[in-house]
Amino acid sequence: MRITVLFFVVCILIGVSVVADGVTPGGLELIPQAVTTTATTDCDVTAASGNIIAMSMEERGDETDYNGDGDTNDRVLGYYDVIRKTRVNTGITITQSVSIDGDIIAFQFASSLTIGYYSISTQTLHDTGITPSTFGKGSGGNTRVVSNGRIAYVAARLSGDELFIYDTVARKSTRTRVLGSNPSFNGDVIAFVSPSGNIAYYTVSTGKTVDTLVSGENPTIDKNYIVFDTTAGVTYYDIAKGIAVLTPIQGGHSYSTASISNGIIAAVLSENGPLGDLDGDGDTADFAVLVLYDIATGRLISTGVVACCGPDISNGMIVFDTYEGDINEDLNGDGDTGDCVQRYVSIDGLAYSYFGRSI
Ligand SMILES: [Ca+2]
Ligand SMILES: [Ca+2]
Ligand SMILES: [Ca+2]
Ligand SMILES: [Ca+2]
Repeated sequence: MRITVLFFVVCILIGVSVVADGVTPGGLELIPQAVTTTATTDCDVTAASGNIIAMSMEERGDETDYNGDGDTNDRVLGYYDVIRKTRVNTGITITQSVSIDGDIIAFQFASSLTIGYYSISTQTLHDTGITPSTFGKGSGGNTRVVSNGRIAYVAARLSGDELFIYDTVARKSTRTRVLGSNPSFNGDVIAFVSPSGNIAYYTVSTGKTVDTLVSGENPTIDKNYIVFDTTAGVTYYDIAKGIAVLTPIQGGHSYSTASISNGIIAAVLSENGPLGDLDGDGDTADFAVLVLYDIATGRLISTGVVACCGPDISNGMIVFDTYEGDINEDLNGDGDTGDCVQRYVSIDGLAYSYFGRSI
């Protein structure tokens, strides 16, 4: 308890110093509009790597039988190339959660609930035969459980849920003997939630676990930073410095978790919060808007794009869902405005000076 109080005192002190410097949160700015992939994911998990977006396509929303079994009740693995503007339907029936890193997309088969993975370059499929107790981050989260051909997952043991690592090259699993949940894998490190509810991280090569002593949920790790939710708002942990910092991204909503890549945090923020109008249309009635926070500069940037869930950021690409009804547009072209449609914004190659329009 004392540690939690100390954490928020530290956050408040940091917040005061940032405002005194005039860095944030006064400079909300807009970046280019989103592009749709024309597939619905029903406000669920999507993930990006390089130029590829992996998604769990929802047949019901698109009114399309993607796996050819005669109904429209399934979720099917697809991926979208943002350079070629092409979408591939693998025909593989999966659950809601996907994760991608490089050539490998990991998922759960809908029938067996075992973990499977798909190689984009060889278009081959493998069933690990492993049934995890949970996989990915579940509804509304972003996923980052694949890293360099390894997949982090949680399986039940007598002592509780334990972290495991599956190697897609050796095709075998390794126990970590670390209890935890909600893993996120990047490079050599897995961030997770400890049994006591703290954000922690495990370094694979050394077998060492560090408890940050900060209570939180839904961690996502990228290099030196772990971003996660606390009751106060989106927070990041700086591994090198060993400190947690509360960002100005506060007042989000329960369907969204934050993501991070190269020191840029992406999150979905409600206009109900202290920053008010985020898409520049003059009202505070929009459900939620995609925002970016740059840790290095302390700048908070609004994309101006209405989103409902996600997002996942990977280098210069941010993927998320937009509910058609929130913007009154038929994004997937099926004649209704009742779908959650996968979209993305690319900020790759854009200098920060480009984001010049204040709202
Ligand atoms: Ca529809
Ligand atoms: Ca079907
Ligand atoms: Ca607005
Ligand atoms: Ca529609």
